[in-house]
Amino acid sequence: MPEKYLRKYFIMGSQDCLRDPVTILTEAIQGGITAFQYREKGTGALKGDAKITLAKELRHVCQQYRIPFIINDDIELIDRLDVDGVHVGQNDVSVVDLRKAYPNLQIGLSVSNKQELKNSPLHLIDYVGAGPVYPTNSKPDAKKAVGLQWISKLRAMHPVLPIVGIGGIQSTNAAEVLRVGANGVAVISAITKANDIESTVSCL
Ligand code: TZP
Ligand code: MG
Repeated sequence: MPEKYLRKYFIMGSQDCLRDPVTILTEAIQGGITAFQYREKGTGALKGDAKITLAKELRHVCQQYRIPFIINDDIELIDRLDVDGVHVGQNDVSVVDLRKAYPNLQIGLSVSNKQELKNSPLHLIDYVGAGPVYPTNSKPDAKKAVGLQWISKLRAMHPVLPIVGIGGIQSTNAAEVLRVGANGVAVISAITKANDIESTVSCL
């Protein structure tokens, strides 16, 4: 998959939504998102059949509009849905095992600092999620914000690595994240909390 799909990367689970997640995803797609990650996680997250039912609905919407559908760190959902990719953190299932089990999926890995970068098998993954660039309210256990500096450092060390910036990104600061070297921006609340999702996405 060409890395253009990272440009406007929407992440969401039901816990992030004050309205129907299927409606929110549909509006985001109409606004121009280029990828979707289903991340059902944290306080209020669905479990069991309810999670699988919503995942299938969101997957179906992405299929209709040909938007890549990525699962956050949930092997059960990877195996039950026809997904395009999986995103994991440093303490989730190992990328080596994932790549063995899923040779054809897009694999994304979160990388927040030099130590994590050192421990990351970059040759096995398709992109890195770099952040949190700015403080975020969407992930209670998020690390300290690493700023634009981390993106520009990563870019300097890895000139062709696909990088998506994440954490506190809004339509007002997305451009600077791209300017320092990210291929795209990943957002939760900028979209889920937008009054006008379509125009917000078009400004990202
Ligand atoms: N990983 C690092 S920050 C973050 C995740 C999942 C949350 C991003 O949410 P928001 O609302 O775009 O700051
Ligand atoms: Mg994780």
